[in-house]
Amino acid sequence: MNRCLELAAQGKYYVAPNPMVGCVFVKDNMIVSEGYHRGFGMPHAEVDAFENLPNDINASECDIYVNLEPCSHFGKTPPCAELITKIRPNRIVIGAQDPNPLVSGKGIQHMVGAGITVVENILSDECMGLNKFFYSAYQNKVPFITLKWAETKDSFIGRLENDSSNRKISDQRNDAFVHDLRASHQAILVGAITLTQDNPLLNVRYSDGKDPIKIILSPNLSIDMEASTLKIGHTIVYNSKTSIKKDNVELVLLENFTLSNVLHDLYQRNIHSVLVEGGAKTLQHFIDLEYWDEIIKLKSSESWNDGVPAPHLSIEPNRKKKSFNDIISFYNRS
Ligand code: AOF
Ligand code: ZN
Repeated sequence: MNRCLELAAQGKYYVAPNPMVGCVFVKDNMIVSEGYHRGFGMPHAEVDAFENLPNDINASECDIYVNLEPCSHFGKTPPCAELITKIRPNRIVIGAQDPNPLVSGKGIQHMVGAGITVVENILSDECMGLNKFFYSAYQNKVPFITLKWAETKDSFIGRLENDSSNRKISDQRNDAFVHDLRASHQAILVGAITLTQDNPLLNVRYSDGKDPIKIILSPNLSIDMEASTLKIGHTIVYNSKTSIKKDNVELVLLENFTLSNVLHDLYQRNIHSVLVEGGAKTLQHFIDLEYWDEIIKLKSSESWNDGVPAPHLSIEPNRKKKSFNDIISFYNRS
């Protein structure tokens, strides 16, 4: 199962909103075939591992291990539970149930009903942890929310409006870590003030993986439509004025502009994870309403003496680590 998790993780940047899944076939205590879900719309892990099995090995003499319950539905690919019942392995060992209502237990039922030996809940915490976005989104019906910001030693998150001094806070050597966060979330969200003042690109430059969908919150539609980020990738601008789609920018009208409605709309669009990068007001809003699952704070070693105050958090981190000249704190809700 640990090997399944390692294989699954190779799909990290490419499978969302699907989960990361790895699968191995074992014969006489030896792994004889491996596979994983390589990308959204591509074959599932079980199919990949089955196709990689050497011709001279009979699949029915193997134990099959997979970190997620095999699916029971016709989606972009046929049901894996069906494939397993055709193979009739010695047994199938599953990490954790699939929370997708199209599956959730039906894959297991199908195989047990066909007389296959099914072993469940092996390393289930690790299996659910790897796919925490996927599990959390189906459980809460909103995306998994990560809040991330960098603040100075004296707790400033940005410069005052007319101050043109250097804006960079975190150690440049942590850019790869921050961009890996961008690449591993499906969407990145900022408020209108950040878009206007910082003109950020919000893309992935210092890590592998693809750019997240960009979400801008602008109730009054006060953003500059010439902002750099609107020229690249896909952007959704939630507002209370108008709905219109032009090229790669989608303006989405919310009659009742609340964070809760934004999050529900994102979930409806199959977005399972959102990285909130600022600014202070937007982050504080998420904190005050307790709309977050994880907070990642990078604290630099420099003081600025003045600036825009960082968001206020009244809890202690679960974990802290020194990373180059920054201290990174991690806060988890569950
Ligand atoms: C598996 N093995 O490797 C994965 C599964 O649209 P589809 O056909 O790709 O189906 C996507 C759903 O299938 C996804 O939401 C999840 O419930 C399950 N993913 N299942 O048996 C896999 N990736
Ligand atoms: Zn499947």
